[in-house]
Formats: sequence, C-alpha cells, structure tokens
Amino acid sequence: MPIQIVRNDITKIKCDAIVNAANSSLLGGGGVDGAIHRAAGEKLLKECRTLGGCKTGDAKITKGYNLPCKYVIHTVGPVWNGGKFQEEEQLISCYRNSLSLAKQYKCESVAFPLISSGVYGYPKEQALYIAMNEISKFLLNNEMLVYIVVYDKDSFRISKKLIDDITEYIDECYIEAHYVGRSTRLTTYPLDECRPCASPQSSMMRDLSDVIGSIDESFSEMLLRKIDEKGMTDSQCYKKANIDRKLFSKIRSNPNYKPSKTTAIAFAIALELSLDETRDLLLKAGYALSHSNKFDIIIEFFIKRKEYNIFRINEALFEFDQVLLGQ
Ligand code: AR6
Repeated sequence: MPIQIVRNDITKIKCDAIVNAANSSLLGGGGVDGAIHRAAGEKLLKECRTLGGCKTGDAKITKGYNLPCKYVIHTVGPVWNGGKFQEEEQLISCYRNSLSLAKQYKCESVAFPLISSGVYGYPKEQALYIAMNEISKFLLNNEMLVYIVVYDKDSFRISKKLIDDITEYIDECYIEAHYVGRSTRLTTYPLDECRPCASPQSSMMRDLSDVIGSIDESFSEMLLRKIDEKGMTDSQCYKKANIDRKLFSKIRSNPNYKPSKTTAIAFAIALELSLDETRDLLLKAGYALSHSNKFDIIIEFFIKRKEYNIFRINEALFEFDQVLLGQ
C-alpha cells in the first residue's frame, strides 16, 4: 500500500494509529504532542504516566481514546544540534520503531507528522527525506497505508535548488507553449527539448516493429508486457508506482481497464520509461503530456532527468500544489 502526503491536522486523521512527536517524559508538551493530548483527553496522559518515559529514537504505544484512531504511537525524535550527534540515526530509528510497533499491533494504516521538524529544529528538508526514505523502505516488504501529515506548507520543504530548477523548466515550457500557440509562421519549436510531441524524426528512429506490434495492445497489456521486459515482478512494479495491490489486480485482470492519468504515469515512472515510451503508455489510456499543464511539465522534468523515485516526484508535485501520483 502506498504513502499518501496529506495536509491536515493529524488529530483529525481516521486511521489505525497516529504517531506523536513526543518528548522523553511522554507527559505532553507543545506542537503536535499538545494537539494530540488535547484531542485524546485526560485518559491519554493517565496511560502515558504508566509508561516510564521513552528514550530518543524509541517508540511506545497507547490507546487513542477520544481520537478517531485506535492507537497513538509515541516516539521521541532527536533535538537538532548541527547533525554531528547521531541525529540522523535517531530519527531513522523513530520511523523504524514506530512502523514496527504499528505492524506488531496489526495496523493497516498509520499517520506520521514530520518528527523533530518543529520545536526540535531538525532541518525540514532533511526530516522529510528521512521520513520518505524509511517509510518507502518499510513498504517494500509490508502492506500498510502510511500518511505523512503536513500541518503547514512551511513544514514541507524540498530543496530550493530543485524548486528553482523545476520553476525554470516550467517557465521555459510555458513560454514555448504560448509562442508556438500564437505564431502562425513558426514551423519548428524554439526549444527543441521541450516540444509537446515527439518529432517525426525521433519517432522514426524508434523501433518500427515495436510500434506496429503494439497497435492493438491495451493499456493493461502494454503494462504487463513492459513489466516482463524490465524483469520486474508485479509487486515490485506496483510498490514502486505507489499503487495499491487491489488496484493493480483490477488492471491485471481486465485488459480494457482505463486507469486515471496519475495511475498511468505512476506506472511509467515505476517502469523507468523514457519520455517517448511514457507517451505511448499514456496514449493507450487516452492521455497525453502537454506543455499547458504544470503537472505534465513537472512529470516531464523528472523523466528527462531520469529521476524515477516516485516519492521524490510526489514531494515536488506537492510543493507545486499538484495532484500526486499513484494514490
Ligand atoms: N498535525 C500535524 N502536524 C503538526 C501538528 C498537527 N496538529 N502540529 C504541529 N505539527 P513538533 P518536534 C507539525 O514541534 O519537532 C513538543 O513540545 C509541525 O509543523 O510538534 O518533534 C514535544 O513535547 C512540525 O512539522 O515536534 C517535544 O518536546 C511537526 O509537526 C517537542 O515538541 C513536528 O513539530 C518535539 O518537537
């Protein structure tokens, strides 16, 4: 099951367990800890008093009381001291121990705040990176729906350089799309790299027999063929695509299944398809990539850079207020 990034108050999330960014006393505090204690009611504090505190990097579990979740997993993140005091190992350990407790209690869904990224001062970009990395590693071998809950937009930071690169690429593509749209005399695109469709020349260079052979192929058939060609297993593919197993089964069993555009793109990313191959796969489902659409341009940006980590792409899409892949 996939990772979902949501912007919300974690105390409002309906799932089996929410994670609390607590302190080692486990007796409440400010930030998300305060919000969780307020929403859960006094019984939570009473149970926390019986736990004997918690070490940095460890996790302990209580009931959820008045919260819309069964459990609260309390973990203590590191205080940021410049990065040379095992802060990273400790933060990784918070995610691992919390996920392992969630699994032990048979949780099917769990919601995390960005641990340590508030009062404890962990740089938000790095805190997010660790969260995504650890959760996605865990999901490779486990079935769980994991929410990363972002309270305010500022808590969610991808690197400034990446934001700048994407913004520049979007600007280039927008200018080109408008230029091409307005000029009647133009016969070639000013930015060759950014054209909306593959040029005839590049199409011709592609393997003709491949194209002819796939004319009658449906989206589902092409997807399954590509999975085989890449030497992947089904589960490697749908997990990498951040797609849930049930949806994949539906696509697998129905050759005429029409996926949403985000699902189709998620599979293209998981399969590490080139831009041309991505366009072919999308076409099977009736979609195209356009330069008048920010979402499409961001996808194109990552494919061109051969960056196929769906979680990184989703972070960027989230930053630019776009729908996310594979959810
Ligand atoms: N829902 C989701 N996320 C939230 C919420 C909320 N209701 N409130 C804040 N956040 P912090 P820490 C985000 O400071 O850095 C407490 O006093 C917030 O924007 O709550 O691990 C404890 O008792 C930030 O991104 O936790 C400890 O003493 C993230 O949650 C200390 O703070 C974590 O911010 C722990 O500090």
